[in-house]
Amino acid sequence: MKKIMSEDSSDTSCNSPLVWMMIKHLDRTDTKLNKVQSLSNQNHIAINNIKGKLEKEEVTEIKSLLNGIQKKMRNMQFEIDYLKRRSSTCHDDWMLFSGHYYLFVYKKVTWNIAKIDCQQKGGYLAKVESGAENSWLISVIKDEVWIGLNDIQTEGQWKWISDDTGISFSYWPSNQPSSKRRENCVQYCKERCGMNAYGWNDESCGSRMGYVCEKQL
Ligand SMILES: [Ca+2]
Ligand SMILES: [Ca+2]
Repeated sequence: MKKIMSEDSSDTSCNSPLVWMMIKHLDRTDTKLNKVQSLSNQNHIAINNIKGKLEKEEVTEIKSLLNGIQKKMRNMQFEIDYLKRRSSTCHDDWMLFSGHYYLFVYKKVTWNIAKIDCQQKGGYLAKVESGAENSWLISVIKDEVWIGLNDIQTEGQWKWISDDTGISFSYWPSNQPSSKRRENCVQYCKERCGMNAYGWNDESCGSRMGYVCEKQL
């Protein structure tokens, strides 16, 4: 899906063969999903039929598995619908991950300018809430980028600019955060911070680098 989207972002012509190819691909995926949905419904009926023969715990376990599968299918449908809309309207370069959209900007600006720019684009500097989201961001970024985390207000109290909440997930390497009151804004850093993979680093908010905006539908 990421491959399709990156190709889409490089060709904004609604009439291009690439867009038609994407639409065809999405239609095929949609058909497959409908078949899986149909099978899932049949499974539901079968489970109800054998319910009386099984122990209650087994039924609960199977239902829980089925609910998980149906949830994944709803997410897939959501992404397919988004891609269909996008291929028909030829939007911008926002990328979709788990129901949120992300825009990667590599223009070098201060944290505050990055914050304002994300707001003007209808989003906010990225809020990284889980290991999955963090891993995805690291797999996509091409350079150091600002995210929305900061301790500008109170030293050591890290908060997300989008909603002023604290951190439930963090990805500090062992030597970060490092610089107390001199570094109050957070970025993804690699070689410059002495690491061979991206991790969080507190940095002077006046430094200039790219940034990641995030938004929800
Ligand atoms: Ca600080
Ligand atoms: Ca630091």
